[in-house]
Amino acid sequence: MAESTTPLRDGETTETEDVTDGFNLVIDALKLNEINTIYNVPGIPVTDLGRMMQASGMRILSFRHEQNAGYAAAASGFLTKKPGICLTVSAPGFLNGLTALAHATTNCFPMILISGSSEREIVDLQQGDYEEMDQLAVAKPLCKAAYRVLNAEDVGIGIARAIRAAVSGRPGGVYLDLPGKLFTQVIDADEGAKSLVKVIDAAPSQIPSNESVDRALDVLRTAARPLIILGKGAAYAQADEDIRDLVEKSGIPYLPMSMAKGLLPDTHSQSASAARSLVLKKSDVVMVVGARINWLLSHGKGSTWGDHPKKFIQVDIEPKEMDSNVEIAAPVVGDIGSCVKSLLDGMGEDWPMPSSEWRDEVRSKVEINVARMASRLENNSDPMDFHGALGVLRTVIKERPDAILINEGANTLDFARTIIDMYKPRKRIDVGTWGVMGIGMGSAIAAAVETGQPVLAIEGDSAFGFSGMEIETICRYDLPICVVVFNNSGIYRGMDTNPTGGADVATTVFVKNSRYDKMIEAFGGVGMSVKSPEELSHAVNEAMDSGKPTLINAVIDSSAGTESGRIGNLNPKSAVVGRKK
Ligand code: ADP
Ligand code: TZD
Ligand code: MG
Repeated sequence: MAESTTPLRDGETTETEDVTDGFNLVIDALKLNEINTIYNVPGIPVTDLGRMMQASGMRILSFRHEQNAGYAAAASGFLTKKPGICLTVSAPGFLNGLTALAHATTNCFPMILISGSSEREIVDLQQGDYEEMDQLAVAKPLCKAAYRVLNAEDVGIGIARAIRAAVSGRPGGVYLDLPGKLFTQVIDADEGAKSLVKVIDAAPSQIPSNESVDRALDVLRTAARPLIILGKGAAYAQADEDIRDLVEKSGIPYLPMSMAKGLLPDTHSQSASAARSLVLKKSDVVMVVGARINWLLSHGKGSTWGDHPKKFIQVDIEPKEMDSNVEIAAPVVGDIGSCVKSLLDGMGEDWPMPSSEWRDEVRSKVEINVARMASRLENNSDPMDFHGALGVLRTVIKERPDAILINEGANTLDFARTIIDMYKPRKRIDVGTWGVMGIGMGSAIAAAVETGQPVLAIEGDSAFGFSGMEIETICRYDLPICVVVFNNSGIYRGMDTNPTGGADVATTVFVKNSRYDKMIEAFGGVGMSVKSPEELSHAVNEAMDSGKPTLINAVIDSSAGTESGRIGNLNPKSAVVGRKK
């Protein structure tokens, strides 16, 4: 209702007319559903929508590129369990946001991409409208659900459907198409108010059947060498205490996937992170909670898993996930909160611990590997290698466990994931299931905005480049984000040469001696360049204490990395030796 809930645009008054319009209905529908933060890039036909959202008290953050606004929305979905909203203009803005929508869907994060679009009559006859595109058709295969609202009285239903689709069942990305004409459609204010829908119980609990829980516990009871794997679905579920109880009560060693790190502190005595190879190979029963057995777990087969026969128990909200790669002996379908509760109930008070032989074997492997790593983390080489630099950042997080860690790159990602311990749930956001370069600044902004906590973004120099312009956004909103660019002058390494000896440098290298820190200074942020672990530690602590937008150019030995980081085995190489021109 124009008069009461949403201020009007400058110069407009409708005090005497009891009407509302598409603009106001979109805002009222979002607010009714407690959605108050929007990540956007303005332009036709949504410029005024953004202005009016801001005037209505919503927080609307403008980005420099829709992809980054989209990654912010995806990260916000993961952190809050509510759909993160990205708002864009038509065709090119929509397409820029679409990568992030697909990323959200792939990662099971709830997100809604709302895009303005051109007029249906012109688009459907392909008559060449401004930014013409059949956006709904393009979006459909890349997200969980896609809707278009043509009439103002359907705005409430459209937004309700989008919210429910994003968060219920397996969460994911939803597209909502709002043609320009919708915004100016005027309807009676009372009718408008009545048309709004407050979504009740958007993500209803899904209770697992008793049979499935009993079956899972029967399988678990037979285990000689059990293992629990926790995935980012377990982090998303916000069932932190019950998950910790399940792990501790069962006494089973557990392995967190990268974004599940911190569900229990990585220093927990049952953590098998540092004995990953051993537990995957030798375990005989594996209970997977909120993780897919996809490429990140070598599809549950092959040399990674060794030749010990295995039985899998899988806890997931998506029934179709079961048996996707290997046979699941005990599928437990339901939401993780309910499933873990039922498992705990079923375990009773005297659940037998796994044999001390198995626990000790895992524990001693962990201790050996942690000790082996420790000396490497203390090296003070100048320029730094990955271990020296990450050794100090590991301490930063240990001392500031509430800070949120954003992490992307190849070596920069793979080393940081194993080296930096996390202590609390949902404190690590990274490249996700696709290994996307570019999630960095959008995720950092969402983390700061949604949680109010300080953010440390550890970025490969290539990775940073995909969203680097958003440091202006970080400065504009004065967010407590410290970006550390691991500057090894390139992708994987900065040493490659052009095989022809020609003038162009190799395909994987960047300008040598770049000073990324200068970039943030252009926008009033703090820039620092460091070469040694000691300097890095000093700079990061200063940034985290000050809460000021900061970019630290961390010079890393350009020969320290390896091709594709830890996944070089997935990189196809030509069998033909030497290529003639
Ligand atoms: P990771 O990358 O950490 O291994 P994945 O993204 O592969 O994790 O898997 C996450 C899984 O969690 C998905 O299969 C998804 O269906 C599931 N999931 C997400 N939220 C919930 C929830 N609330 N309850 C149960 N399962 C969930
Ligand atoms: N484009 C996108 C969107 N995602 C990708 N994953 C890639 C390209 C390919 N790619 C990787 O998989 S890692 C990477 C690219 C370009 C950059 C690695 O370089 P970096 O990290 O500087 O970020 P390191 O520390 O030098 O290895
Ligand atoms: Mg690099």
